[in-house]
Amino acid sequence: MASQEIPRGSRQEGHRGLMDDETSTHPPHADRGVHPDSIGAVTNKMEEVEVQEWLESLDSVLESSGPEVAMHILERLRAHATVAGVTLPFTANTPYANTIPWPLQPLFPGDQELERRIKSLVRWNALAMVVRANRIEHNIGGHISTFASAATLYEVGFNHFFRARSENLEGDTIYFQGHAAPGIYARAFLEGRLTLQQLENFRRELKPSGGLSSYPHPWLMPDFWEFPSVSMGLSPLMAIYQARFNRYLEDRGLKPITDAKVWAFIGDGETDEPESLGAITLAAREKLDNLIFVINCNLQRLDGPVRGNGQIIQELESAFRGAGWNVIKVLWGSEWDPILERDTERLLVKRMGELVDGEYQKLVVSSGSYVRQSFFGTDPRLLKLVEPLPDQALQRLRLGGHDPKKVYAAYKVAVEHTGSPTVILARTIKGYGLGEAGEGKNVTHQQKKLNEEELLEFRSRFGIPLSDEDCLEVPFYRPAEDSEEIQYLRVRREALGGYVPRRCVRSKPIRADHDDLFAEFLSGSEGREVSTTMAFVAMLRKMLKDPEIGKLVVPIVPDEARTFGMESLFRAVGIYSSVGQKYEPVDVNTLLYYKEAKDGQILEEGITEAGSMGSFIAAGSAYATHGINTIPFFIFYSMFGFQRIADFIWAAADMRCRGFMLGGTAGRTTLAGEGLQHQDGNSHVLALPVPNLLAYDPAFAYEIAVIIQDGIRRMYRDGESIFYYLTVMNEPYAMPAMPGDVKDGILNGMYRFRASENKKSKLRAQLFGSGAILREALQAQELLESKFGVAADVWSVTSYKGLYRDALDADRWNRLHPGEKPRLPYVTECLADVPGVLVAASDYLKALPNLVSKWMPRALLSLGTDGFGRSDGRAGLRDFFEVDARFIALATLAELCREGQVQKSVVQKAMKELEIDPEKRNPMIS
Ligand SMILES: Cc1ncc(C[n+]2csc(CCOP(=O)(O)OP(=O)(O)O)c2C)c(N)n1
Ligand SMILES: [Mg+2]
Repeated sequence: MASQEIPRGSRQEGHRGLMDDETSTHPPHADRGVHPDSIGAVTNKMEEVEVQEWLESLDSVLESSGPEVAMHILERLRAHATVAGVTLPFTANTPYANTIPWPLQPLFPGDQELERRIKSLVRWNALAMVVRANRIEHNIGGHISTFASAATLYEVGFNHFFRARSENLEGDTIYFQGHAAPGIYARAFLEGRLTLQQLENFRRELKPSGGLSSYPHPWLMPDFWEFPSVSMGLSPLMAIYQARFNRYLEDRGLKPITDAKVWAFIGDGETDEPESLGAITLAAREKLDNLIFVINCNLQRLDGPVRGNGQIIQELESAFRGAGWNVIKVLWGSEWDPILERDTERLLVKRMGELVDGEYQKLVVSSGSYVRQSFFGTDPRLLKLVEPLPDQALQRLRLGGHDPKKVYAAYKVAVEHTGSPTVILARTIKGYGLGEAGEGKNVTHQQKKLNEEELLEFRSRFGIPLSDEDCLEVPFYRPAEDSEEIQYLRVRREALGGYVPRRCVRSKPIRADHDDLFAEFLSGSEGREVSTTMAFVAMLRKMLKDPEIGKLVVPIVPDEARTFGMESLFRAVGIYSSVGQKYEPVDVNTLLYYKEAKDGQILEEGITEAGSMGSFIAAGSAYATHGINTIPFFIFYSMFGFQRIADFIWAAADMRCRGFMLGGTAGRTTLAGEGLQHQDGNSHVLALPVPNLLAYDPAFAYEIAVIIQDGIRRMYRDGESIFYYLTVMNEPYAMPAMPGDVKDGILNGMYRFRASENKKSKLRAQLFGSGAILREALQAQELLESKFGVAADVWSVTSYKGLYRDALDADRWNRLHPGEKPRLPYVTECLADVPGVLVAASDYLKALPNLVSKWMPRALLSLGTDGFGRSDGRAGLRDFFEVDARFIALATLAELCREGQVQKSVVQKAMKELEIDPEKRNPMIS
C-alpha cells in the first residue's frame, strides 16, 4: 500500500514525456527519487517547438476523434517507446486536477438556488443541535466541523442519488460518516422525520421525551440507523463486503439483480486505519461497480493535517488506482474553470500539484492577498491569470467538494461507471462556513461552541432568516410545510423512493422447529470418536440440505476449512466465485476437489478474519438490509476472533446481526502443539462484554445441536436481536447421548451431566466442567471415588456468561423489588440442595467460573488456563495448566481439607499418588 511514497510516485509522473511540464504533481519538498529540477532540465533541453507540435497533434486527435482514440494512441506510443528502450517509470497518479474535465462534466439537473437554501438550513440545524446541546449540558460533545465540510457531499446525494428501500425498490445502502450525524439528523428534521424535541435532546437519549444518539447506532435507533460507522475504519471494510455480499445474493439467486449501490462516506484521516484500505483489492478484483466510496478530503483529522508534509489525495489516488479502482478527484470548484481554461500553458495545474497539504490548509485560513502572493505569486504568468479577480474573489475560490455541480458530476459518473468500484476524492474545508470559529483550523474538530459574533456571521453567510436576537438563541429552524424548500425536498425524496437513512426489518419469520435436522445428534456417536468441530460440520451439512433453511445458510471461513474438516462442503455446495472456475483444479480427480462456482455457497475469504466478519455482518443483517434471512456460520481459529476483531464484533452487535460465530480449535490445552499465539484461553472472557451475544463452551454434539436449533428459533422465528458464539474443539472422543431432557439446562448454562452413584460416602463434591475439560472432570469423578472415597457429581457448564447474566438480572430485580418473593438465580437454583465442595475447571481463564461463585452455596475453587500457551500435547498442557483430572481431584481434596473434612496428610499423600510436584512452575506467570 502506498503511503509516504506518493510524492515519489508523483515525481515519477514527471517522466511521462509529453505531459511533463503541464502536469507534474509532486510537492517540492519530496526528498527521495529524481529531483524535479532534473526533470525540468531534461525537458528544457527538448526543443520547445517539438513539444508544442506533439501537443497540437494530440489536441487535434482529441478534437476530431475524442479521448478514447487519444488514449489508444498514447498507449501505442508508450509501448513503442518501451520497445525503443525508453523506460517509463510506474505511476498511479494523475495531475492535481479534477478527473472530470469541465467540458465533459454532466449537467446539474437540480434547482441550485433552492438546494443551496435547503443545505443552509441543514447546516444551521446541525450546528444548532451541537451548540444547544453543549449549552444545556457542558461538555456533552458533538461535532460541527465534520458535517460542515461534508454538507454538499450529502445534500447532492439526498437530492439526486440515494435511493430508499421500498417494497419495489431494493434501494441503496449508505454508510454515513459517524461524526457527520448532526447533519443527517438535521435533514431528517427538515423532512419531518425527527421532532424538535428529539433534536433538542441530541446526545441526551435518556431523556423521557427521547433523544438522539451521538452517532449512528442501530441498537439505539433501530428505525433510523442501519450501520454503526463511528469506530473509524470499520465501515469502509464493511461496505466492501456488503457490496460483495449483494453480488453473492444475486449470483445465488436469492435476490434479483439490481443496480443498487453501496455508498460509503469516509474521512480522509480515517483512511489511516488499516481496515479502511485493507480490503480495497478485493473490491477491484470482484469488479464491484455497485460500490462507491466518497472520501471527504478536508485534509484534516482531529489533531491536525492528515498529511501536512504530503498530499493525502494523491496518496489515496495512487493506492486506489493501484488496486484497480476508478478514481474521481473532485478538487476544484466551478470558479476555477475559467481560470484553468485561460491557462493554456497548464502552469496552474502544475502549481496546484506542488503544494503540500499543510500549505493548502494555510491558504484556506488566509486572506485573498496572501493567496495571490504565496500561491499565484511564484510565477508572473500565474499572477496574470488571476489579475482580473479581486482579493476577495481569490479567497472564495471554491473547492470541488463544496460545489454541487462538481459533486453531482462525480456521483453521476460514479453510478454509471462499470467494471470496477469508484472512489471519489472530494476536496473540502473542515469546518466550512465556521469562519473564525474554526474553518480550516487545527482546533476545528473539537469546536462545539460559537460566540455571538460567529453565530451571527454564520447565520448571515448562509442566509438563515433569523433576527440577530433570535439567532443568538440558536433556535432550530424549519420553514413552513408549504415552503419551497420543504416542498422541493419532499418531491426529490419521493422521486428517490422515500427517506434515508431508515432501517426496517422486512424478512418474514422462518418456520424453524427443525427437530428432524437435529434429532440424530441427540443420540450420541455410538462410541465413534468425533470432535465437536466434526459434529458441528455434520450439522452444517445437514442444514445445508434442508428445504427451508438450506439456501439461507452462509458458511464463512477464513482459509481454515481443512483445519475444521469442512472440505467435504467444497464439492457439496461449492465455494462462491463471481467468475465461476476458470481453471481445472489440481485435485479434480479427488472426491473433495476445490470447487469454485458462481452459485457456490461457501464464502472462503482467505486469510482475513476482519473480511470474514465483514461478510458475517452483511449476511447477519440481511434480514433487515434485504429482507432475507441468511444465517451466517462464521468459523474461525478461535484465538484470532475476539482477540483480533473484537471491534467488528461489537459493531455486529450494535447492528443487531444474527448468526453463529464458531471459535474453532478452541481451548488453551485442547489445541495441542500450536503454542502461545494460537491457544485460546481468552475468548470466552472477551465475549463477556458484548451484551446481545450468547456465548457457549459446549462439550458434546447434543449440546451444540440444542444450542443451534434454539438459536435459529430465537433469531429467525422470534426475531430476537441476539447472536451466538460457540467454541468447538478438535479433540476426538465418543459423543454420549443426551442424558434425559436437559435442553433447558444446556441453554441456561448448566446441568448435571452425571450424578455420583455412591450415596454412602460423607465426602462429597460438585465438579463443574466445560468444553473438552468436562471429560477431565468426569475422569476426576472416577478418580476421586475409586482412590479417595469422594462421591462427586459432574455438571456440564455450557455458558458461564449465561449464568452470570441471569444471576445479575435476578439480583437487580430483587434489589428493586424488596417486598416481593426474591427470584433465585438459575445457578443458585441448580445448586440449592447439592452437598459437598465446589470445584470448577475450564480451558479458559479462572475468572470465568469465578464470575458466578458468589451465587453458589459455598466457596468455589476454580481451575483454568491463565498464562501463555505452550507447544505440547494435550496431556502435557493440561498438566502444565493444572486442569487435568489429577488436578481437579487434588483441588477437591484440598477443598475438603480446608473444610476440615480430610486431613492435610491425605492431600499430601494424594499429591504423591497423583505425581503432582508442589514446586511446579506457576503457569500463570511463566
Ligand atoms: C477507531 C477510532 N479511533 C479514533 C476515533 C476518534 N476520532 C473521532 S473523529 C477523529 C478524526 C476524524 O478525522 P477524519 O477521518 O479526517 O474525519 P473528518 O472529521 O475530518 O471528516 C478521531 C481521531 C474514532 N472515532 N475511532
Ligand atoms: Mg478529515
